[in-house]
Amino acid sequence: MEATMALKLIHFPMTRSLRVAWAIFELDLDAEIETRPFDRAKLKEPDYLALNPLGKTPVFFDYGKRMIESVAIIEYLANKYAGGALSRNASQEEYGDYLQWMQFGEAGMGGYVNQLLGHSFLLPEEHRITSMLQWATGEMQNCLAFLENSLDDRDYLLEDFSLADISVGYVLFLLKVSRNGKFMGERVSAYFDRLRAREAWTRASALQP
Ligand SMILES: N[C@@H](CCC(=O)N[C@@H](CS)C(=O)NCC(=O)O)C(=O)O
Repeated sequence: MEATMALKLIHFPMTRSLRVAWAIFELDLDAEIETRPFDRAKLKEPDYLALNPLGKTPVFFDYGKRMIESVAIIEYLANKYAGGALSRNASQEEYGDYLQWMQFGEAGMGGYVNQLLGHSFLLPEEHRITSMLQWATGEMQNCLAFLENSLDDRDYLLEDFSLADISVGYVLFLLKVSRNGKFMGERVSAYFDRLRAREAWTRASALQP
C-alpha cells in the first residue's frame, strides 16, 4: 500500500473505523484518513482483502504495521503517539474500570448489536431469525441496565472523558442505527448526547468519501 503518512486509517462512515477517526481527532494526531463508501461486497474483493484479510473495517497502518481491531487501535494511538492521553495505566486507580469499559464496548456489547443489525436489516429476510433477535434484544437490555446503573451521576464512564467512552459511545451509536435507541435509559441517553456534542465526534462522524 502507498502510504503518504506514517499513520493511515481507511475509514468507512458509520462503521467501527469511526472509533479510530474519533480518537485521532480527540488526541489531535497527525494521521491520514482515507474515507471510502461502505459497501460490504467490496470489502470481500481481493484489493480490500489484501489490506484486511478479514474483509472488515477498520484497517489502520503505522508504516508497515497493520491493525484491524478498533479498540486496540485507539489504545495503541494514545499510548504510542499521545503520551497516554485519554488512556489509564496500571498505576492509576481507574485502571481496572478503564480496561473493563474498553472491552465492554466491543466484547461486551458489540456482538449483540451485530445480532440486532443482522436479524433486522443486514441478512436477507429469509435468513433472519426472530428468536435470535429476541435473545440479542434481551442481552442488550441487560447491558444497557448495567451501563445505566454504573453511570450514576457522572458525565463519563470514568472521572473524565477517556477512550473507554469512545469504545462504549460508538456501540451506542450502532444501537441507534439499528433502531434500538429506545432501550437506552435516561442516563445512558443523556450520556450519549454528551458524547455526540464533542467536537471530535462531530468531525469524525461528518467524514465522507
Ligand atoms: N471487533 C472488530 C469488528 C469489526 C467489524 O465487525 N466491522 C464491521 C463494520 S462496523 C464490518 O466490517 N462488517 C462488514 C462485514 O462483516 O461484512 C472491531 O471492533 O474493529
